[in-house]
Amino acid sequence: MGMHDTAPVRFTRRAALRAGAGFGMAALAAGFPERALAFPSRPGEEVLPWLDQPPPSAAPDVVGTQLVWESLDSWKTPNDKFFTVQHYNKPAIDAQGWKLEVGGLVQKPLSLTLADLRARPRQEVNFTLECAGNHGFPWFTGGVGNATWAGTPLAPVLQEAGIMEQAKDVVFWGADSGEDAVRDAKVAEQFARSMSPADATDPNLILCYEMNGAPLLPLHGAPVRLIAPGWYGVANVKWLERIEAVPTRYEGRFMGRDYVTMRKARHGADTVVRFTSVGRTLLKSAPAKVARTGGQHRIVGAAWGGPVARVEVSVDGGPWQAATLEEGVGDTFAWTLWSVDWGTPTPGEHTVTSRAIDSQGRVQPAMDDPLIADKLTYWESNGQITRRVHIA
Ligand SMILES: Nc1nc2c(c(=O)[nH]1)N[C@H]1C(S)=C(S)[C@@H](COP(=O)(O)O)O[C@H]1N2
Ligand SMILES: [Mo]
Repeated sequence: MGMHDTAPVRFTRRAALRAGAGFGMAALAAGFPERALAFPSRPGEEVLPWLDQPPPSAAPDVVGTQLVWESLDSWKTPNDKFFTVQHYNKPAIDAQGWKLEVGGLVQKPLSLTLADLRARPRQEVNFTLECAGNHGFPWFTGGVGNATWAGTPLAPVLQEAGIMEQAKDVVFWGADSGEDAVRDAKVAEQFARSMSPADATDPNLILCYEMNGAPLLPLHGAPVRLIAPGWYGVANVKWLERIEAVPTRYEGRFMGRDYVTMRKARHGADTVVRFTSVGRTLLKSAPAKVARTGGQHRIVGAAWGGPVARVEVSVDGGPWQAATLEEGVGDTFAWTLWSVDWGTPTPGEHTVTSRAIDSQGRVQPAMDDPLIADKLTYWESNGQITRRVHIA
């Protein structure tokens, strides 16, 4: 694809493999500053497709859009390419009539309009949102994206409402609901997630109405969603309509039944199973693409989910070599894009594996690490990812 080509706006996998300067136009249309386009494509670069392409989504109603890794072409993910996950219906909310209720065990219940929220102090955060199910299935490998989210901080709102001392949990209710079977009862359950009062008043949390400079799109939770930097996707409740302080821990589907990780663990001589509700993100990285300019190859990827200090890459299971951190370095909640010069590999099939290392020296686990191998559920699949590529 030449520099003159302004490229299709719908970005198919095939288009991803031909990605050139044209994609930048789409990103500009999405409202990004030019700087965000500097990484990672280079003029004349050709992207090699991975041999191991994911099969079609097995749950297209739940997982809609996914990131096509080969198309990674900017630090911020364009809004129309950002993955979508919704477990129930997709509510279309009239922003005019919408109100956010803050109630339950609070001194002063609040009812806030979108205009009220917009009139409050604005706060932005660069945050890489990942579904905890990402890489849990062969067909689900693109459930991650990076955006600048804007809104108003939640903590002062909760402070104004005054959470009472007997409150043990703060529940965030979405407007969507669906019927679930629980044992022999059928219940219409609303999407909800909770956090302890301490976690809910973290100054980084925002009531978000903007994504990459544009009003939040309906599929991403318009008019307002919770953005909880450092937490897996599921905690970032879309179509928010009520925040409620409650006296006991909330154990609805997305806290207590679904998005629950089961891991085998040792307790003395016994093996036990530990159940944990999906919460904070885990350290992870992925190779995004192999690109060729002239005869020279370059491996490009992303690392996120913790304070990324280093990224290393292994080709064909060989020694780990350091990647160059390119963009997003030190941005606490956003991914870091990295690259490795691969020169002129021998023709044929190769594997590419990456691993992230955090500021405390913790390493993203290998697939055979007990942290991954002893996991009985697909949530929190942050094991090292290996991709296959054919070099001509
Ligand atoms: N109300 C509501 N909020 C929700 C969900 C949902 O189904 N309903 N899905 C959650 C999950 S599991 C993920 S991964 C993220 C996905 O956010 P996105 O669609 O904006 O990428 O939203 C979260 N918030
Ligand atoms: Mo998710």
